Amino acid sequence: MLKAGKRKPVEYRHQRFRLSFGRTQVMGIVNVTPDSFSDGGKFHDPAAAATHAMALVEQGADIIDIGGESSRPGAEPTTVEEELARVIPVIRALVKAIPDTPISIDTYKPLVAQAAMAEGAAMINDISGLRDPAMAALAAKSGAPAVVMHMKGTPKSMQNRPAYSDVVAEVKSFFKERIRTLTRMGVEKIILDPGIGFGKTANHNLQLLNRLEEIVAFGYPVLVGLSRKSFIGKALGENITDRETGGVVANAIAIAKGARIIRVHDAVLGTQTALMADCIRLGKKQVDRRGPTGP
Ligand code: HH2
Repeated sequence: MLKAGKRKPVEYRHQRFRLSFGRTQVMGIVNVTPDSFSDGGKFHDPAAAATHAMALVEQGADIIDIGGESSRPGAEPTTVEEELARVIPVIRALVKAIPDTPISIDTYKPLVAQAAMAEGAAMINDISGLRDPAMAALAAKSGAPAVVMHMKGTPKSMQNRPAYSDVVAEVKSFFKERIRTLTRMGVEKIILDPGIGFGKTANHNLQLLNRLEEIVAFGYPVLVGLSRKSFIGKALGENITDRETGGVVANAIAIAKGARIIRVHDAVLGTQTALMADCIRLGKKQVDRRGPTGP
């Protein structure tokens, strides 16, 4: 862990993009899948996915995260070929249509990440925390920002009675090892993500959010992906259509505790949450939401 006051990345530059962490970055989710837990099938068609991504950017998303395999509990893995067939046409269309917005590829497969980056994706989002050395090598070679997420098990089995003696301590020791290994391999632009819902009960997720400062203390930007997840419904006793308000509150608290990227399905709610939370956090109005992400 970095000592207090030591290096705190204020921005990550890559190619023509600048991700500034002076304000909260909003990552809009585009699932090009038939089976994602909240929007499965809606954007399975590449044209529908590209149109949706453009709408998210119009609504204020700073980053677009494209995924071609659902990681919902119980999901079966997708083949590389199928995943490529889903995401590549969308990335190709978006690099032309929204050239000022960095595109993140949500995959744990190095071949998919490599192909996506060859098409212009500028960020890696790996739910397995770059555990495959080929993914780490790709992140190092490309210099792209890389999301290192904690997951216990795999999507297929991760929700079968996940158990920890101290979930926050376990996630922190995972990050400690990952940071050491990845920085040795030359990965510089690390983003940490506690992996809300990945091998965790509702209480584990709440503990991670409650003690998020301990993850922020590593000194790397922290991303939280909690949009519409089941722990919100469990906390509120609501069903999936009623998880948005709980998500707004949870994201706002995560920002107050130091998260600098929120991953959301609804970019209108996400940008309003980020703006309001940033205004309070910084103690001033008019935080520039159009500030640096693009060229
Ligand atoms: N959550 C999901 C997928 N990718 N990536 C990061 N870094 N953090 C997350 O919390 C995260 C993620 C699951 O949400 P979603 O993409 O909406 O669903 P599905 O995996 O079913 O496509």
